[in-house]
Amino acid sequence: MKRRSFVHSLSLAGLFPSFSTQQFKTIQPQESIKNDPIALCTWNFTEANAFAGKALEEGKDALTASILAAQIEEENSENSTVGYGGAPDRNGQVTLDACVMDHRGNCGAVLAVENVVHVAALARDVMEKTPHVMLSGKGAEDFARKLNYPIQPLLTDTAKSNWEQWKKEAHYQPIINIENHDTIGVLCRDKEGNISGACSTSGLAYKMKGRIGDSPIIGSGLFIDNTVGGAVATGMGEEVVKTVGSFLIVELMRQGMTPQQACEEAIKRILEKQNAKPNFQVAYLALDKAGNIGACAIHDGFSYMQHREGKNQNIPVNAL
Ligand code: SD4
Repeated sequence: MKRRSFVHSLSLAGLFPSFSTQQFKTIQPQESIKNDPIALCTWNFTEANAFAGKALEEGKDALTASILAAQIEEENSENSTVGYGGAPDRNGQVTLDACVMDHRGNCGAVLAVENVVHVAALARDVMEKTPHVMLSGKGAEDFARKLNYPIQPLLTDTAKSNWEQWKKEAHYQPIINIENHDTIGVLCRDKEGNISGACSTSGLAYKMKGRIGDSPIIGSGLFIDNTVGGAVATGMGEEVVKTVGSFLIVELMRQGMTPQQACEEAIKRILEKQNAKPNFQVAYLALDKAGNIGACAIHDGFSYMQHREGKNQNIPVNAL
């Protein structure tokens, strides 16, 4: 069978995605690129995104700006899903996950790290100072000690008392509902037109010890291909991992979809496997090389921050 009729028959059989082969296009990396700096992040992290946006305007590279944004939320004790003040696992230990990816396709990640606040920066150090991509647990903490990262407890009094309350009633179910998450995923495009990103989280509140979600998994919580664009995820990590969501979005953009179409398709892939509208949330945010932005979520309530041309604004996202 010739390739075209083979693809056509797959398409008819519902085995091929619902876009035609005509939409596949060769990416021209220099095509219509305006290099105005862009900072985007999940949720309404106004200060974090403004910080990244200003750093880009001052000429910082996209990776540095992405990590600067993540750091603001890592230090924010009010954010119960990132860094210091993050909700602990069911045993009462706060463990953090993070990853970064740059415009050259380099990446680094740390998983289940205790006692270190700035895990996105630590992921960058894994990328730049080791021959590896991922470090986990004690190994990641030891690496941070070696690099003189401050070592400090991550469990705040508020997070501890919320956990103690949860233990009384929870029957050890992790909390995976629609509202209860605030992971920061950042995508930045710098003055050179290069795209990089970062993702940082404490994961699901009261997760099983050792549980890892999508956030530190390259391709799931974050993926960048500087010839195409980047994507980040927030929400129920297990569902993002099953569909390799951020990689999927970047590949769909490579094949001709806009960031908006690609985010919608990635959410559809999750919903296709559910019998009814699920009670968990997943949301995606994507940026392409030309500066187009897309976002989509399973439920209403998700929003993202956009810093562009000096303006930092929160943009609500409609559910699919
Ligand atoms: C996880 N995706 O660990 C993270 C949770 C999250 O906002 O996004 N919370 O599954």
